[in-house]
Amino acid sequence: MNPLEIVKSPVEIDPDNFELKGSPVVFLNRTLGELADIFLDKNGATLIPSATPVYTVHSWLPVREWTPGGLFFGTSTIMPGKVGNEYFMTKGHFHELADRSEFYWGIQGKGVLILMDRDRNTWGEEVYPGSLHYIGSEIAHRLANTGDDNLVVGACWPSDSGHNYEEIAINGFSARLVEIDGKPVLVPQKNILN
Ligand code: S6P
Ligand code: ZN
Repeated sequence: MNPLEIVKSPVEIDPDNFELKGSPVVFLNRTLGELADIFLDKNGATLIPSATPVYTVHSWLPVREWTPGGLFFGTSTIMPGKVGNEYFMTKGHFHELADRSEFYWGIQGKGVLILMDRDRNTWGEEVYPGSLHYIGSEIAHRLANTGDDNLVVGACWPSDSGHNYEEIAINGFSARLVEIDGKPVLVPQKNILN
């Protein structure tokens, strides 16, 4: 950059679909085939084509991962849909440096941000355009789309957070977000596991 020059930022949010445009942007597409294990209804998952996209993530990583003091930015789009009666959702994670926090904010659609603390207490926050969510230290987080349109959520997190997916892959969240009588309900895992 030259002194006194006014330039455009290298990355912007596409106002039409809220994807990130520019460089460098990392794109991730999570299909049902690779996520089938996270849903309770394994048989229900086989009824949906494995190439079906469940969510996409566009991330701008302006610094190397693990850089202290930096920030990352992303937009996640969770598609509408259910496996059995469980809403399409993200894998969910704690941060690898588990005290690192994060902001989420609702941009489009509707859903629930599912949160779980280290004592395995799980609760949710409603996500809608304009909703703002502070995900504190040591809190696992997962997004579920409860609407008929794409759920788009912005996120900003420290560049030295990392992601701990393993713990959720092994133990899951202590509750699942399912549709009961047309409404999203958090149901304790032990009550719906046979
Ligand atoms: C990163 C942030 C989001 C998620 C994204 C996908 O810390 O929380 O960008 O990565 O929503 O979820 P997941 O659980 O598959 O990373
Ligand atoms: Zn995160």
